[in-house]
Amino acid sequence: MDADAPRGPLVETKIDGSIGTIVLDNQERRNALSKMLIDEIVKALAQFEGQQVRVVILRAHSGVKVWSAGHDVSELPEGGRDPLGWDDPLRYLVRAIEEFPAPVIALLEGGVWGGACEVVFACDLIIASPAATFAVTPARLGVPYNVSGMLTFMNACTLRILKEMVFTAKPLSAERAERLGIINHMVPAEKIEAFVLEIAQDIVENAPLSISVMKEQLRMLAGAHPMSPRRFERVQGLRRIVYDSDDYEEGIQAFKQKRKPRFSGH
Ligand code: YXS
Repeated sequence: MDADAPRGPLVETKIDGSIGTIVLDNQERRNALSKMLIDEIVKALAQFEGQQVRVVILRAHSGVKVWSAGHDVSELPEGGRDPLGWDDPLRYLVRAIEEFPAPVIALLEGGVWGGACEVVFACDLIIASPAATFAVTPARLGVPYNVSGMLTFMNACTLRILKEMVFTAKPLSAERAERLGIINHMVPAEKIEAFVLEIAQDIVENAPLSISVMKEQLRMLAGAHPMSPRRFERVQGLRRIVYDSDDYEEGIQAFKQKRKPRFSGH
């Protein structure tokens, strides 16, 4: 497909009763979270809010091998600029999900990579098929993940499991994720849609104001980690060393050149 050709929508959306569904629909780019794709998801969430949707299902098409390949690497800045700053589209999407005034359910089939893991972990419930996997990949590219993103991960699993995921950057299976409580349910692919709709309907029948306030309370409590300005500035200084490093540049170039990166530690 001609890269410059105008492309149709990158997501499909629908509302059934009080349930809104967003389907990632850019398979040729493995649903990489480009600014364009993220803008469409955020726009859909805003429309759903305007129509008092009571549950959102965020999914890809049935049977995908890759749910999302994570942040669009071609949109990562080349050195000298924080790749995951406040205004990065990925940060915007995570906040939009966390601040949406109703539960967002991630329906997963296929691989979830990098920043897409944070998007999924920011969702309120995660239901995955056995073929789903979760790979947290900053170390694969030499990226210094950001503080609020690390907190999203910390709220999703124990520190030891998170360290294994971030240090190895290897995919974690849905079976192990369920066993560890990282996901709510693992459901066979042929049953997952009906299973998710049933949970969504249960939520729809409850009081939306009560649910919305409890979601916001839990967001505030989960984010209530005291970090002094001095500590925050120290972390930002450490992150700058990483995104200014040769290794950050090497990680991105290796990805673009479809080769294994050779990290020097500089
Ligand atoms: O070569 P063409 O033009 O056909 O495009 C290929 C890939 O380059 C493209 N693509 C991506 N483009 C931008 N950003 C991406 N993350 C990305 N992933 C894939 O999509 C076309 C088809 O990809 P291909 O041929 O590799 O598909 P596949 O089915 O053989 O393999 C699927 C994957 C997901 C295993 C493979 O595409 C892959 O390993 N993708 C990168 C996964 C990853 O490392 N994601 C992390 C991105 S960085 C990020 O999320 C954060 C910044 S962090 O790393 O800090 O968490």
